[in-house]
Amino acid sequence: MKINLIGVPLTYGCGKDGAQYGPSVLRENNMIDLIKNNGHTLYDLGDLVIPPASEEDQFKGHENIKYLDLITEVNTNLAHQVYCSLEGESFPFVIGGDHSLGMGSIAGISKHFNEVAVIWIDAHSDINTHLTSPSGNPHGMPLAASMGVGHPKFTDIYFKGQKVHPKNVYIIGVRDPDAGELALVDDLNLSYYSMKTVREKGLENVLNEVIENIKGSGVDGVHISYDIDVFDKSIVPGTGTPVADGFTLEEGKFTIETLLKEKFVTSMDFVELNPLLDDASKTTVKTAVEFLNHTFKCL
Ligand code: 5AB
Ligand code: MN
Ligand code: MN
Ligand code: MN
Repeated sequence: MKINLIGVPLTYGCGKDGAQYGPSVLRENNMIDLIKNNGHTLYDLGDLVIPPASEEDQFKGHENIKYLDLITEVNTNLAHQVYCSLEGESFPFVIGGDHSLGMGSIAGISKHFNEVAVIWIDAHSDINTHLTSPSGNPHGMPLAASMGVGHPKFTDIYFKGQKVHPKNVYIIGVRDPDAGELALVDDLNLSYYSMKTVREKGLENVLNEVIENIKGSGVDGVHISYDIDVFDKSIVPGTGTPVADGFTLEEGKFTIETLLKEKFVTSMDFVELNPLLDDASKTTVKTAVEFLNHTFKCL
């Protein structure tokens, strides 16, 4: 497979220092060899430039959206990279960085394909808006914005309006939703598989249901947005918003393997590694590398 690696050293969207080092730490830990050794042709597009910002810039754009203009600009650039990568018949693999980058990835794929599906694998559903967010952190808003819900600067990134139809969105692994997010799940009738549902139905059954629905939906592009915090916090201390009762490493690998086996996935994000929050034995980096190695093996 022809893969484009796109690094997004962004942390302004998560309200904590450190997520900007995700791409460099993954590169230092053999990300490149890992891709090539699994038989892929890699065109590394490097890291996007993130403009510097001061803390005073934080609420200049909106009182409940941190760094609104900066996040909009970075995501517009990312969208164009992802779009060009797809036009060049490559698979865009985006490494973060905080999850606000999901808006850019999805905008880019949405311009290339007729109709896309998004599989959001995360301890959080990331469907807050400035009206519902308890934190003002944009990394909790990207999936709402991609569906056309939220601040107009976010919903209109790269091109005006909705990027993915809510009927084509699949959310898996959530165990820490906000009240406003649960209301939107209901309003939009989203395919929402909380971790509780995953435990009750079984992971394999959930994945098979998602796969059957995607296959029957007529989409021509499928994007996976994988937030490392879907893993149980014991194996990912190095992320900004760790949550208990998550995926084991084996469950993460099984999930990606099962989805990639279908050969319908056309792009992917891997986000929210925060090396500054990792423990002394680098548990989170090890989890990430093992998961990514398996991902590139299956791709
Ligand atoms: B992540 C929270 N829902 O909006 C919010 O890590 C957390 O990209 C968002 O999934 C977590 O601030 C965003 C409380
Ligand atoms: Mn997320
Ligand atoms: Mn999350
Ligand atoms: Mn997080």
